[in-house]
Amino acid sequence: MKKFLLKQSLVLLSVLFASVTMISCSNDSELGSVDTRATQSITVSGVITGTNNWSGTVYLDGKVFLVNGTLNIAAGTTIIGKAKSTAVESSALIITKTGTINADGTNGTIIFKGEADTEGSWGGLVLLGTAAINQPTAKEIEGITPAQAAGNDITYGTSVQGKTPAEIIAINNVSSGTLKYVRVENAGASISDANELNAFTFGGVGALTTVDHCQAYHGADDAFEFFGGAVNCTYLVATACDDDAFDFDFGYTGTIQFAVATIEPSFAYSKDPNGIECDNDGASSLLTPFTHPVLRNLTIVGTSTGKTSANVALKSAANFRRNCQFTLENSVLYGFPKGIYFTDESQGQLDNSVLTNNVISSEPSGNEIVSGTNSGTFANLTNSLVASTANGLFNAWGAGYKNPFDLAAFSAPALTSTTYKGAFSSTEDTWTSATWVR
Ligand SMILES: [Ca+2]
Ligand SMILES: [Ca+2]
Ligand SMILES: [Ca+2]
Ligand SMILES: [Ca+2]
Repeated sequence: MKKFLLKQSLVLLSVLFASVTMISCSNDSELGSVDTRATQSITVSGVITGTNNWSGTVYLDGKVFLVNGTLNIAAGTTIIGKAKSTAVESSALIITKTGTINADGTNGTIIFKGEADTEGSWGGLVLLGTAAINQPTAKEIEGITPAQAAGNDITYGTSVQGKTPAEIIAINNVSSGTLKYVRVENAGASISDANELNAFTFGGVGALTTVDHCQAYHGADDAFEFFGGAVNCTYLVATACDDDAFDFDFGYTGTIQFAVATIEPSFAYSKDPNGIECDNDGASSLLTPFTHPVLRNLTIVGTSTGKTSANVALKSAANFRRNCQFTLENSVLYGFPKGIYFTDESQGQLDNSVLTNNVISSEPSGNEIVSGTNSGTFANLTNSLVASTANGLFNAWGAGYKNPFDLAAFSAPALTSTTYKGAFSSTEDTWTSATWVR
């Protein structure tokens, strides 16, 4: 039997209410005729199971695992990872394979953050599912030690080698729930090099999961990292993460459309910070399904110089490597030392996109899209504008999220349902100006 360690208490946030210990709470909890939802506060630790309804303010005290259950998070809820003395112990919310999260912040952004407003001050949000991965066995999610897992199953994914495409699609048609209008701030605790949590970590998350309007705001590792799975996402914002805005591995095959990434020039950054980073796996294997994100209408923004003010070079706007595959359409990649850096037999298709202001540091080429022994097929490369001018079109940080120049000037035919490049059209450019974006 699983340990049940849920601790919930209503604490004093207003002089009007005395502290009360509750056995349970729900969205409808009230004291008398007073609606306490706005002031409700609970603290949760360890394993939660069954049906859980969170609202108000929820503190995560260490790792919280949803096991054999459902977590419903009301619009407007704030989830706060309590500070811990070591990164290993950092608070985090892990939706295990047997859990479902329903977090719809349409009527009030759902915010996950740390107690301190500093990067890496807590772990982050982790979704695990049973969708396909290209590894021989299910994997344990990184960033959580066995001791911290405390016997809970933190594996994800289904190994699908030898399966037919139809069988893989069926395996991918699973859901971990819904994330809508969810912001994760200052996450990404690192337990060791290359072993970190991220703002959003998706492990084997299935194609029936709903993910849209999500922002990773600052953080100590990646904004959105995908280990296998096939979850499709729209309207993502990656603001000033420390490593990669969008990181793909282990056979991820979903589609991401309408996404923007910006950086904070004053940060020191990781040793390998890319806008998009994509590996088949770390061993450059030929295991299938190949990691193949389909990326449409992305705007990846670095700086006007391709460097941070701390003079720590960013790497590439997109680094497709280690036998991955990719499709990149209708996108803008701007202001990195390299535009698309393409290595190690990786294969991809680039359509109707703009690479510009990706200037040189010590790298061999500002807009290198072909390198080494790759076998890329840029079938529509003639529709893509590749420029290397460092003309200062974009005022690094302060100009907001909008495209730095009028993309309508580049009238290459669209190959998807949109007719513009990047995350925003000139007439429908308001999706990040809403209040859910910090
Ligand atoms: Ca990571
Ligand atoms: Ca990364
Ligand atoms: Ca990576
Ligand atoms: Ca990286």
